[in-house]
Amino acid sequence: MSYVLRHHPEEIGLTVNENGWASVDELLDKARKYGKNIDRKLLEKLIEEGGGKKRFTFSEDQQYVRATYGHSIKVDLQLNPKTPPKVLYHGTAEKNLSSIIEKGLNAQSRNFVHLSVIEYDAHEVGSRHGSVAILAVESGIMHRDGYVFYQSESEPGIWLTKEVPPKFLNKL
Ligand code: HQG
Repeated sequence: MSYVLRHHPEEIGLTVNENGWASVDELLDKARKYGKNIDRKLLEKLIEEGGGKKRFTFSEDQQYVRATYGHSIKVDLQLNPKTPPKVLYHGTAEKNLSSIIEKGLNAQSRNFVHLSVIEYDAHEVGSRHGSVAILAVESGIMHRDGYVFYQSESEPGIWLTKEVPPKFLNKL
């Protein structure tokens, strides 16, 4: 689901609109043709439980589904800018540190840099990449300086921003 709705809908021939929405019927149909036998009930369960995180959401009429963060495909989730907490956290691999300290955090292949409200969550995110390093982000000061932040619509502990220049980063 993450792979298709965030990164490669074309792989199963799925249409994702400019706001990231895919038709539920089409998703189930294309997934079935791809050999993944998912019905609506299982999809609902996936969206509710999603491996501990709310990664997807249904549209109000329940006919469409989208990933709520993490995209590399160009989508406009129509999120409203919001004032972030004073400090947010980012977990990364130790091996990325020298580059991050020099260039800052950038979104790499995704549309946004992903930041966590809780340091422990940043640790979990970073450990996906190897030996972990945690950075504290001066999000309050960044916001005051005009940087725009968004909060995930389904996971309030995840914040999104386009970049974090080095001067706003502190290695913990
Ligand atoms: C690093 C998951 C070198 C960055 C997670 C990270 C998250 C740099 C990696 C969400 C750099 C990109 C996103 C620079 C950034 N030089 N490395 N200048 N700037 N990086 O996977 O934040 O579980 O694209 O530190 O939980 O790890 O899938 O981003 O290590 O919320 O729902 O480049 O994906 O969500 O890695 O993860 P990623 P991320 P799910």
